[in-house]
Amino acid sequence: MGIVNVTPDSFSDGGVNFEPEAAVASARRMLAEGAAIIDIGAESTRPGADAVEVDEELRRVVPVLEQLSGVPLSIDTSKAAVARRSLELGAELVNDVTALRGDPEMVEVVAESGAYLCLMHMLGEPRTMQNEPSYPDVVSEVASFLEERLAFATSHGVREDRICLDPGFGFGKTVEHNLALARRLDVLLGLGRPLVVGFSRKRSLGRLLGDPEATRGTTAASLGAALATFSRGAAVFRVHDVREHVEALTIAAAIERGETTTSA
Ligand code: HH2
Repeated sequence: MGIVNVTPDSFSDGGVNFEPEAAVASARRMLAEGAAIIDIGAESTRPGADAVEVDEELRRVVPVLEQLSGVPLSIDTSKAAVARRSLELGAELVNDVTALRGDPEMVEVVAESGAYLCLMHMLGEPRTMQNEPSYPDVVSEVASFLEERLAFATSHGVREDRICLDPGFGFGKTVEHNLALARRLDVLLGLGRPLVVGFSRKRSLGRLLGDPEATRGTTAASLGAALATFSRGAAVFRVHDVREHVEALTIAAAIERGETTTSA
């Protein structure tokens, strides 16, 4: 899953894809590099980010979606109106970082459309989530949360086979919390749904490499996180550097699972 943030302020690609033409070109490049789907977002969720009004979010995403008709697209939004319009324009997955808690109408929009849905764990909300997050046991807490959100979605008519789950790396979590979750993906896999991992360029990676003030991680560090979570069963990788991840994961899949796409 290639990331295209149509924002001025995302933590790693903020401003790069803010103009619709740039966003469309990035999406097409990522598809050529092997992305299976492109995740379009128009509201940054980096720690401390300000909220974006619905009209502004629509103003950012609609021209991009219009020009990407026919392309496999995910919409990264927690607003029902944005999801609804995006699905009309051809998006097939709703990636809601609030796991249907942000907008009471979201579950109905997803259920009625038959779209795929990603439910992600977040402690608190983006403005404050990194203010000393704490958990008695982060792995069991995230697992219970995702289990409850999965039950909520299916009881409101979203088909279970349309849903994937995401531990929400960096969303109200310290470096240690992120590592504990990555290490114990087996517990989350026990919920029976495919797992999405979004570790790409996140600040924990830079901090693990020794910079306590890092606000982002490197591409190589992102690849390390992707490979370690792949070997623990993650299925979808939400990444900025598509070519590098496709190459690294192709080799890992060939070694671990005998999956080859060439006979050479
Ligand atoms: N991370 C971000 C945004 N959306 N969605 C899912 N499912 N999982 C994630 O880990 C995730 C997400 C934050 O990263 P990014 O989009 O690069 O930055 P920003 O929120 O600043 O736009």
